[in-house]
Amino acid sequence: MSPALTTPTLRFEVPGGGEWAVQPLSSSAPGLRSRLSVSWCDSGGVHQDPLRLDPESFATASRSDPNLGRLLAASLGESVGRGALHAQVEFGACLDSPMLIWRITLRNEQSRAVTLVRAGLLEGAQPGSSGAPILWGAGHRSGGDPPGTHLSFFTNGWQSWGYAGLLRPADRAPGTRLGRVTQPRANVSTPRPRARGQFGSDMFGVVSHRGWRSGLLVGFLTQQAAFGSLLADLRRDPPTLSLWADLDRVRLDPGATFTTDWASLQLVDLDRPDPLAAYVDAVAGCNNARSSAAVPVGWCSWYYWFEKVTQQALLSNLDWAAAHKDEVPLDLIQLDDGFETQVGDWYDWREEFPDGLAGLSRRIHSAGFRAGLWLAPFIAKRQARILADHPDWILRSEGGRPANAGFAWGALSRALDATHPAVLDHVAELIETSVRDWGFDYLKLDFLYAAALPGRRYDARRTRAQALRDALERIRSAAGPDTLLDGCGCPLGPAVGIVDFMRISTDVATRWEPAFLGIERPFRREPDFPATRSAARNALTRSMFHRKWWVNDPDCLLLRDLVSAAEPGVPPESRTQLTRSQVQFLATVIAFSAGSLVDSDDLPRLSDERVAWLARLIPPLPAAARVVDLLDAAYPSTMVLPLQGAAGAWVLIALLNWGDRPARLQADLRLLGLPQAAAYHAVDYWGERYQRIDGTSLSLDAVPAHTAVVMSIRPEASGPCWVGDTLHISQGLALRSWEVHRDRVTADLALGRVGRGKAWLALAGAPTGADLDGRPLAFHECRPGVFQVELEVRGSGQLVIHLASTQADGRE
Ligand code: 9PG
Repeated sequence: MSPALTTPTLRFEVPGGGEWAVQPLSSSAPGLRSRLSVSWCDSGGVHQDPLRLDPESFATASRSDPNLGRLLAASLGESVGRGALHAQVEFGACLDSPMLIWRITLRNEQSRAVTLVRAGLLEGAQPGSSGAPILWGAGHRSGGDPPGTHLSFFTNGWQSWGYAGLLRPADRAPGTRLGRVTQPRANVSTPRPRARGQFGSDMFGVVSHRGWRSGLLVGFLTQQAAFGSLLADLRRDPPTLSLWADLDRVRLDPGATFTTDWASLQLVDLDRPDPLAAYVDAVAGCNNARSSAAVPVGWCSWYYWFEKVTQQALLSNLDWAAAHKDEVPLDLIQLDDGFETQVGDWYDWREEFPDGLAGLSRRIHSAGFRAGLWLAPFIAKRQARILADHPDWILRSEGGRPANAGFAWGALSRALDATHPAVLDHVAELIETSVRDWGFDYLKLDFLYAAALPGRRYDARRTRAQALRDALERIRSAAGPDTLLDGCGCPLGPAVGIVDFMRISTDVATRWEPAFLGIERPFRREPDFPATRSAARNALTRSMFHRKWWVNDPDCLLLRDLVSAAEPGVPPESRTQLTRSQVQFLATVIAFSAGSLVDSDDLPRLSDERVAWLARLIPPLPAAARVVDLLDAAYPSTMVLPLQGAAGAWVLIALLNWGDRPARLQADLRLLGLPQAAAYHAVDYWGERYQRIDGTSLSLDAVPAHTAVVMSIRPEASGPCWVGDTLHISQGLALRSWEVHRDRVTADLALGRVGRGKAWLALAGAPTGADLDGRPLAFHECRPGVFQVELEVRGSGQLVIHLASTQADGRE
């Protein structure tokens, strides 16, 4: 018998011949067979050595890990490359979850340095073949179905702006057509095949089988040692999946060791409410994630003013925010790119900032807000003085030319070598100055991928992931524990545990689809070009990270309307093309993400209606909504958030039509976790309409293109009931108490701001009177037994509804 580890959910074994295998103990879940390999280099060239995994060297133990629970552990050691390297392979099978983890430690046994190229952690039968077969058990496809019919792959992009979402065998991976211009924004070592059904991914990926409702998540628990990539081929039979760590040709000195991050594999049950939670939680635990910062609610200068921002523009928005604190309680005013003369020259400010940054942050603070500042510490424009002054700080490629850091702000840019001690000192000083001397308490740190570009580094022993991680650690220690850090353009894995917030999407824009200089056609498919649709999609497909790895930053809300686009004084680039429903769509997705709520408009120009839309999203929802069809659709259309308040439990649901034509949207109420009832009350939040739902299915015909429908749904009950409201998007969290007496209902409202909205109440008959803080209110019956009332709440208030005494169901 070959050595094995058996847990309640899976069996891991090393059958010999260099293979290892995992077989789930439940039949419908996938299993796989794999090899491991190490690629490395010495004066003799590149060697690719498969590991032999001799069952004879298999040593087992059991241990406990604070993040992963109880583990059965096994370890195998062997020598590689005729004694040049020693490889120690560790496996751990979790007893408390269906998860296997493994990693490789390499030690240089020679007297000369070697370089490390790649560690293959999930590989096919022949070295260099594109992947390890996934075994779905017999009959994973029926009859004449072509290979992969029922499979899909969830791909995750390398950094903030990268595409995340589900792909099908007939799809081609979303990729850029702009080559060198945007290439540096993706991980060099993650393949981007053009063929249908072949997909790369960063850090983790999920292969799932729709019919079997099961899947396999493969990924790294940390990205502190090296960047990890995946390649899936869904059209092969059986399908294949491979996983490796890119070791970036780092130098391994004699006697030195390199340990990969833990790779992990887990069985995923597609019908679980949060199918990826076990992985997401393990990553959060292993990286000591910072997930508890308060969600920022604020304003950012970028998407209205861009680089043309001025002190005056900022101050007029600050004044507006201060004057409207009661109606729109913001807490953050963030200056974005544009204050500096050149990206890279952070101490030289444009003359449009006569009072300097310290002066600005002082005024922001004295108006009662947190002060936020944008910086891009590892990138510089070619003209920046920093590059002329410190040519040795520039990250260079093997040939000695500056590494390609991508096209930004209309020109090619340069990256700084984040392993250079002088660069690290410079960045630490910049951060300290921003916090201590300029007084900012929130830093949006952008283009962080520039620290992790391929190149010949000052410290040739650090991988790209290590270079970035070390730099981020240095930034955190310079910033201190209380400064809020928002990562942007940032590879995700190395930032877990460092940043408080992380941008999880590309930029929003004043347009739905990507375009460049107003031209749409050739750019429509560019995955990381600014576009509201792309940003909104990632806000859903990465919502599972929220409050686990950090607080998600779904990018800014743009509320300006089409009418304002025609107003004099609005710069052409600030004019929106977003329709009313596209703006509501973006607001819905940001609200349901429960992440940062940062508006980026010229606030004084917003119409009263749009200001009210913003106000009603404050405070942010208490948790991210569940994306029900995350593993079923590339553009998920159903989000659900169960809520609980003074007047009972309800669910908030958003149904999204991403399409360019009207569509029918449906939801099965039984899947939303609602209690069984013969009928439900629903309030359409944007439509401000009451709707009764008979039976168990919600079906909306002909929802217009690019439209989000938000509804609260509550089971119909016998007594008086709060049915929904437009005071706040939650449709019920403003209600602090709800007491039903024989002759009246009293409700305390705690809105936390001055606002008005409609509320719907179910009562057995017309109220004999109603008042809010003693002011009489007029009710109107919109359906038999359902009454609508307009409320104006000044922070808090008491609502009293007088009933004919038979209505209250005999309660007292
Ligand atoms: C400031 C912006 C905003 C925004 C960030 C980031 O030229 N480019 O290719 C380019 C791409 C993205 C980009 C800026 C420029 O956006 O995501 O929120 O802070 O920088 O420059």
